[in-house]
Amino acid sequence: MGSTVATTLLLLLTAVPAIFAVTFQVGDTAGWTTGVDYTTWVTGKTFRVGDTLEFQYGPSHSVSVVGKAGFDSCDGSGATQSFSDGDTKFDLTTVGTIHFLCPTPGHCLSGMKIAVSVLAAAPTPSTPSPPSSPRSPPPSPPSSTPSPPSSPKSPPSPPSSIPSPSKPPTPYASPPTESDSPLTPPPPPNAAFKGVMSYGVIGVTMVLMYGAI
Ligand SMILES: [Cu+2]
Repeated sequence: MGSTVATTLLLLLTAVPAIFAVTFQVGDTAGWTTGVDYTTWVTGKTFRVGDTLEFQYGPSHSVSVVGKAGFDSCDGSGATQSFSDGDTKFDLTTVGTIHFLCPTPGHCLSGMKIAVSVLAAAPTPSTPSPPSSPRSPPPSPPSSTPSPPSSPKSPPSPPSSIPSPSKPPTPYASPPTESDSPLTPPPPPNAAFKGVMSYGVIGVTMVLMYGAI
């Protein structure tokens, strides 16, 4: 998982320069036509030098670049540029606000106008992003490697059952405690008996030997 995220980040980082020049489809799928709120369409979008605006429209429409005054009054008479090819790709080459409107009578008044604020090309996004890539790879490898070894280590647990044989020693320990007092006296008589018996045996054998002689 971590590796895929890292590779995705790297792909995004490397792709940033290529994606840097963006082509905006004005009005998205609706295109350049009446009934579209281009003020809403512009909202949230960042236009930079190097980007392109693409106007797609039918024969009843056109694209005119006008000043702010013409834009506000929907007057396209002072247009600096006009296009009617149906698929106009307008390259954003300068910083500032560019005003477009459709010169077809009534269209601008019905909302067919758009003001685009163009910002300077930002090479900065590519430089700050590199530092983020080295950070992400390190954390992921360590987390993945330690977990696998932990599972094989579990087998050692069986030895715990072996301790049972060591329990027998405890029963042996208890008998010795019984030889406390009364049993100690008997030994002397036994020894005396043995001594007497040995003497008796010796005496008998001597008698037998004398008898045999
Ligand atoms: Cu129009």
